[in-house]
Amino acid sequence: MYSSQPFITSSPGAAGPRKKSKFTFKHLTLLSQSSVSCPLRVIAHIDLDAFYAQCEMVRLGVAEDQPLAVQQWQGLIAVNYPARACGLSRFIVIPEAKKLCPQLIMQHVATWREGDDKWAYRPDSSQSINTDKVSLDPYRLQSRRILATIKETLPPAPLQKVEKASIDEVFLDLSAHIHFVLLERYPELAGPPPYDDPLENLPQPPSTVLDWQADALVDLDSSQTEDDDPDWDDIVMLIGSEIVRDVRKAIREKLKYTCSAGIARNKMMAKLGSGYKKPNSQTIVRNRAIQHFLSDFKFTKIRNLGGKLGEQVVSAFGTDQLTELLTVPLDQLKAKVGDDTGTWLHGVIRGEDTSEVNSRTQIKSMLSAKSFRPSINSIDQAEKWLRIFVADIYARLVEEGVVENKRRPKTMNLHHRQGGQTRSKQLPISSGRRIDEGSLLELAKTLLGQVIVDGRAWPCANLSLSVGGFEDGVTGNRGIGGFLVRGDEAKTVNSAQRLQNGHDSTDEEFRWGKRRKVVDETNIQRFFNKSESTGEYDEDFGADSGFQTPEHNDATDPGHQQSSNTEQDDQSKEQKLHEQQPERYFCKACHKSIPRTEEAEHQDWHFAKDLENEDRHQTGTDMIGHPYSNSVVKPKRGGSSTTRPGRGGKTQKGQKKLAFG
Ligand code: TTP
Ligand code: CA
Ligand code: CA
Repeated sequence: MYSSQPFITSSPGAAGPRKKSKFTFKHLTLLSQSSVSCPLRVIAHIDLDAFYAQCEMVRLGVAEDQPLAVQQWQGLIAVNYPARACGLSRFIVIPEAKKLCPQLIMQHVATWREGDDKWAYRPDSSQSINTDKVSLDPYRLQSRRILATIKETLPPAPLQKVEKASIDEVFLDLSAHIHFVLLERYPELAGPPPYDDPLENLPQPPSTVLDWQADALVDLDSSQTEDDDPDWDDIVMLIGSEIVRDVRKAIREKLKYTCSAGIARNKMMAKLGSGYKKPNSQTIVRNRAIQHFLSDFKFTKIRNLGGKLGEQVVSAFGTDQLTELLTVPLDQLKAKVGDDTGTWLHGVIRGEDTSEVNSRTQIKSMLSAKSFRPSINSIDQAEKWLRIFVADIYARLVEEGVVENKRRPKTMNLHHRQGGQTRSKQLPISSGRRIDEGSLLELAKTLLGQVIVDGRAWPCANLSLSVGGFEDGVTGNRGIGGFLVRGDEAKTVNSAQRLQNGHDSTDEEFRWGKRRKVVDETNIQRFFNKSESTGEYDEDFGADSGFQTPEHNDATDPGHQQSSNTEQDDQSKEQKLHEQQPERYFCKACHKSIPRTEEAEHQDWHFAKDLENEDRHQTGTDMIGHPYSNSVVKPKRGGSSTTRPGRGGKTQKGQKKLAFG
């Protein structure tokens, strides 16, 4: 990684008056700071190929050319590349898959089962949807090992900046690392700028031929040719590609996994790049190639333009072609879709994205859930599931260091769905004692008791248990940080006492608008921290990569006003789809057609995402007065600001829309 071996050959006869680079010394400084406004910035996105399928292949020692798919109940959730060559995909039903690929290995995901204290791979799990719940622990464990390998391969922070974007994806901000390598290879860049003026242009790179090895290179924009001299933005991409090649090699050699990567100037382009050539390849989108690369996409294929916003843009401008949209001036975009959205859209179709790679990877909350079909009807049944949820969550807490008191959650939530209503109960986890399985189960049962006391508990269609509000525990000597923790703990205790004393934490305290808007460093951190969850759904596979988008929530924004029409549109779409393809259904929440067999899982996935979003908003905007709201009854739809969308419901005002997949 630190080798100074340049993959560059000098071009003979390139003498004569040297032209200057279009980049300045200031840009070089910005590169060393990983600044989002640096035009030399290099971001990589790494995505594991057919991830769950590879996990099973590695675990079972299956040959690389053997077709394999991962099964969950009666559906396939991951399909390896040899199986894809037979025409298999995630959307194919099992009998069809067997027909297309008779030699296919189908491995069911591991499950938790009542009475067992650990998840297991079981021969009968596909038939046991009523007694088992999915465990993603095996994949989570592999994900952690891969992340650790990536971090080991890179130099330490601050040169290293790694963001876990989902269970099988990371973003790397390679800028500072590349800056280091660059100065080592090109000492002429290390000195102070001429006249000490940071706005002086850099000398041109001393070369014309760059060796990209086996990387996929996206073709250049029509205004450019391969004969054009490279500038420093090409050189930094080249160094980035060397680093990523090393990272991928380490993952392959140490852990046997293949992955694909995209290398580009920002997260959006890097992510599009990693999907360009799969499996086991890396794609470089040079700055001079961005517009050409994007022109092959319909803009509705770009993140956050797949759903309603995309449709709105299509109908406003009568096209889904990105190149046509490029001709629309900014003020016209703004006039049609609102100021913020218009500005965002204008940049996005030009490949602009200034979102940061966020290197905090700590877990923010853990969730374990199960949907019941048929619904469950007794406290006995519910408590059996609570026991499984607690075992599931506790096992993960142990890995998080809860036994050593490294980190501990502050609160427990129980969400309960009955008919169209979701109710949530929350209690603080006592800070005075060690967290163990028994105490967590007691707390969960108390929460269930509160739901039951309210009435209308049965039949219950879904239960989810989560713990959140993680904070660093206290080990050894208390520094100033220790006192801060103590202060917070005191607040937890106070809130608990208020609840016990019958003080009903008011709606005001809970409502978005009335929540305290105090935001500090800790809080910002919490807001961005990842949460982990498991359930019958996996909401952890990359639905939200954290790109910056305007929150589509401005009442003066035409997009917002128009959304009232969409329910009708949705209905007719659903009807049409049902007539044409009865085996598929139309999801109103993300505007996608989904196989009927996956309807329940898909809706649960939205449900989990909604919960997570809500959690994010809570910890994100409330610093001191954490809302230990005892009970919030949430009707399915309506004007109340505490309404959570029901299945397939709309997002809340201020809540970011999340695309599926
Ligand atoms: P993806 O990265 O979307 O897909 P993949 O890794 O299987 O294949 P690719 O080579 O195209 O990247 O998802 C990662 C894992 O998340 C996937 O292996 C299984 C899980 N997953 C689901 O369980 N359900 C889903 O609908 C999707 C999209 C993924
Ligand atoms: Ca993947
Ligand atoms: Ca992925």
